[in-house]
Amino acid sequence: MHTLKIDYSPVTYKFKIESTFDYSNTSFNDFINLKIGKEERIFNWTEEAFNKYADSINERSFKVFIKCDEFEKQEIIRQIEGLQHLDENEKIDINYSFEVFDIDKIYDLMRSFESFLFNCNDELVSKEFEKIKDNIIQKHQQEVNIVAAATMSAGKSTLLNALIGQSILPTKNEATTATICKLKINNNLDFFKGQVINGDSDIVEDNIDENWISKHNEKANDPESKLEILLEGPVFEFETFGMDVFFIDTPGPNNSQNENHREATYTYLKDEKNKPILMYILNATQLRTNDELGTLREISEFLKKHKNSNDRIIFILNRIDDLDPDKEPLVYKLKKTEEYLKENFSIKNPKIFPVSAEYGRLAIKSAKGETLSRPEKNKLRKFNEDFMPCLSEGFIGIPVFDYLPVSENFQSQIKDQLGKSEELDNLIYSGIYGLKSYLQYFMKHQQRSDLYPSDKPHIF
Ligand SMILES: Nc1nc2c(ncn2[C@@H]2O[C@H](COP(=O)(O)OP(=O)(O)O)[C@@H](O)[C@H]2O)c(=O)[nH]1
Ligand SMILES: [Mg+2]
Repeated sequence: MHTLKIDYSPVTYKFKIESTFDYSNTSFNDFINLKIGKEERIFNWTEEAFNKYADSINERSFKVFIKCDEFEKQEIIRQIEGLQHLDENEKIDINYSFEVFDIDKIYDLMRSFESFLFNCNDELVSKEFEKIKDNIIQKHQQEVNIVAAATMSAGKSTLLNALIGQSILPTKNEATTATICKLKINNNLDFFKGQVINGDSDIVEDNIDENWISKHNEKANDPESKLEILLEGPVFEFETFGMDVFFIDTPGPNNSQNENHREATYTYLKDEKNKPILMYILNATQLRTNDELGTLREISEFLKKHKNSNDRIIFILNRIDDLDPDKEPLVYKLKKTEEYLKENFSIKNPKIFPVSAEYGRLAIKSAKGETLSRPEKNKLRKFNEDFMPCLSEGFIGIPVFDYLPVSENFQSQIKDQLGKSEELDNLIYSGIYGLKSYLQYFMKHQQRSDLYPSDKPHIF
């Protein structure tokens, strides 16, 4: 059996390929007839490369050995699983093994090296260091922005409340979110504090709640308004990995009362410096709305130009609790959503996370031991009954974790958490746990590397 060996650097995206199949006199690219871009992340080309390699060596099974980062490993395993599940004559059986970089070690090393440089008294070193010092300082000031974007009432604010673990952003059917609300994670604080920014005056207040935000939102409806609400506080079970992390609630792009707001989603999308994680929220019960066309077209254009971004722009299929499991099973709805994005916007292989933001919000509230109102309790009980299996009735439940756009390996890590407590089970079934795990995983393995673009190796 032939072996394909790929040595890839998650930092520079450079790679070396060797194969036991002798294709001497040509390059690997020519041999398999595929152009692999130099600046592309490995999983942008592996699936096609595996297919073409199988065709070129005329065998449907081979081994691969890949050196890469854990995040990339999971993505590639997912592709390999896909190839193994194809129809009989198309399927490719890949026997895989990986060698994974310890990304934490790399960052620890980089940090100690940087601190050595900052404190070094040697004249020669200091002189050289001056040239790149500003660059390093600037990189440490970059923000991780996790942006919720969608048309109005898709559930942006509810989703963020669920992720944050605090019902702080106002959620209603009206256009309540009229301004941008930035929420900075600060796990050293006990409560959220807030600030309204309008260019010249700042207000700082403690004990911020939904009413406080609603009040300032009303003012922000003024078409000339450039108000921004800034909140800072602790976020339940969410690591920042030493970065400045913000959750951002944008007004729906169809909120045309204010042109500044319309631009907000696009501005974040195109922020090449900070490279945000954009969650585009789709309402599962209402896929075709005209409001959506503009933003989704922008996202589609962006993805065509930035292939490396297809895992930082993710789709959330919200309100899955509103689907009728007999008429529209989740697996079917996810297929439809994928087709919808492909046919109307040419968005291929989107990562779609099914969630019920409202279920997640209530699940977290109960997990934190907070008091639920009577209607909230009833709602949570109903969600629980609708999603969890009931063996005596032959009901298998809605195994949301089985449909997460991650490898089977990642899925089973989530499944392993089931049964520990009812609160955690609720969170897992709501889809919020899977989404949160993905965000954390992405931040840990990918975001940090992206914030250090390819000039990083020059430091070393
Ligand atoms: N049933 C259900 N309702 C939801 C869900 N997510 C949001 N909602 C409701 O939808 C309405 C609009 O949600 P909101 O978060 O304010 O939407 P936004 O305009 O996108 O910020 C609110 O009444 C929410 O309670 C969900 O997953 N399931
Ligand atoms: Mg909102």
